[in-house]
Amino acid sequence: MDLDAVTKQSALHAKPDGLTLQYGTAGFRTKAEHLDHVMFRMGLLAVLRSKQTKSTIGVMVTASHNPEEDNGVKLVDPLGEMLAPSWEEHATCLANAEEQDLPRVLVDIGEKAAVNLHQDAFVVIARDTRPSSEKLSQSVIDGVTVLGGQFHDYGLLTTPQLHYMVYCRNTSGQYGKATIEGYYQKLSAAFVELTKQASCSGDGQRTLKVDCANGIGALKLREMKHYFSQGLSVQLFNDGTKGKLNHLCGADFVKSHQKPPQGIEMKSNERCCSFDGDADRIIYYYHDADGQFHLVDGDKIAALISSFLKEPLLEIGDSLSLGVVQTAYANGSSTRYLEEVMKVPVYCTKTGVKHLHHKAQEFDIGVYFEANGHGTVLFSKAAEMKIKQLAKELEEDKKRKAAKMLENVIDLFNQATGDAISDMLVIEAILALKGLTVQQWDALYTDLPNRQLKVKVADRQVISTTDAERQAVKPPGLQEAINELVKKYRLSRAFVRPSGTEDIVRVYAEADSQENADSLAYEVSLAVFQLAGGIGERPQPGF
Ligand code: NG1
Ligand code: ZN
Repeated sequence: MDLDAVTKQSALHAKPDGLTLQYGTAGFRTKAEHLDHVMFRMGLLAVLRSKQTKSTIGVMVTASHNPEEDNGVKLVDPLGEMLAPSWEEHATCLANAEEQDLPRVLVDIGEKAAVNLHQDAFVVIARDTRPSSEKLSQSVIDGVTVLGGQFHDYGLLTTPQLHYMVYCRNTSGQYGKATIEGYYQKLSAAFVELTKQASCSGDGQRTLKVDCANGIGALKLREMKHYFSQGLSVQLFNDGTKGKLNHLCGADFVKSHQKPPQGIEMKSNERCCSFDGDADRIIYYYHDADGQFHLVDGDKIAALISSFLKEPLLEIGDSLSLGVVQTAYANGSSTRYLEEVMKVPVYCTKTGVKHLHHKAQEFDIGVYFEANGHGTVLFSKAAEMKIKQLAKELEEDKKRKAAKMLENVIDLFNQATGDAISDMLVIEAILALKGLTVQQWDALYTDLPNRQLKVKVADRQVISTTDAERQAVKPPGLQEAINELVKKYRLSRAFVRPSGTEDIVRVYAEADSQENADSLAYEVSLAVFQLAGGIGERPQPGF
């Protein structure tokens, strides 16, 4: 390592005094103007990680669903996964080192992680459409090059597309071609193949309105839609030509406000969906004939997909295990439906896709979705091989068809991470194959009314949780207070946890009516405010 060169270059990306940031569930996230040094340093770190794993590492510049003025950065590990936890710590140390300590911290990480510095390094970089992203990704490149790493800059990509590129490159192209055309072709071919078996079910079924959150999803979907136009026509809204990124639109807005985004024309019973700012989340919704808004969230996506998969799995007669992974935010009705009606095992993990992804890998087929619409289905290598073999070998027509269908499903899901485009195509294929309308899909079960709130506290780390974040162990008395409040309502549940991406505490409550969910959420917020050091204005009732 040429530490002198690092010091010199670093001075051009100097860290503001006193600023400390943490590598959270989605990497670093804050106002874009505070991130230049972090970007440079993540370029350095990506080189070390690449040398250590002898693989290509990804760096994505995005702040997902957060406001346009924010930005962020995260590293992507060799198989498209999130960065390993021990390296998250290295990332935090490196980002917070004062200028003069930077060389020492870098050497420390190299030693602790036993990095062979003579190994070559290769880093792939991509960014979302934020005005700040281009300059910030140049700072990443500066960090990579000063440590002698090689790189490829993909320019504008959705987050899942970068995960896909990393995965392709580290599996010698076996998973797919590491180009944007490779991505379009792989997914579209699987979609077209899968939907061939659908009986034509009228125009209404095959048109979809997509709110692109004024983000990167619009650019990529516009390029891609020609590849699958025989099977589906998508109409893009909030495509970035006018509005601001994530402002009053996008998956996060729709899910948290439980109302349609601005800038989309919804007719009754029309199927619509929203991506978030970097296109790794998708949420569906519609207006019924009475003008009432209905949200079809990540939980219902998981329910649709698992019930779809059960049939061909039964047909091929091979006992591949199927499991669904959720977080505490999953609607209680969805968990009940999956366990009691679908009879599939359901597991709850901590928030953040890395936890869900990890758990899902324990099954032959692991379906994981966060309620906010981030998720995918993972097939184990063994399951994939088995299915591909059956698709070739099986004599009986019906069985072979079922295996072929599963084969297409494997190709259609982005196996590297949750992906709004890939999930959208899977959902559209299932609806077409089953001849289901969005209302019929929505009717699988009825969501329990729920409410999510944020509370500002002086230090959110005073709250610590256990049992997949469903119980607070600290501060003393908080869980007892929540338990008492929950008892007041029917079908109720509530929990609190410190956010991993924002400086706030999140409160979640559900109950038998919206009114009760709202007042339970309010009362729990007040308990958090009082027992966990609330700051600013006290939580107010009403929404
Ligand atoms: P935090 O801020 O830790 O709640 C949010 C989402 C996560 C995940 C991450 C990363 C909720 C309640 N939380 O995390 O599910 O998507 O952002 O983007 O939706
Ligand atoms: Zn996102």
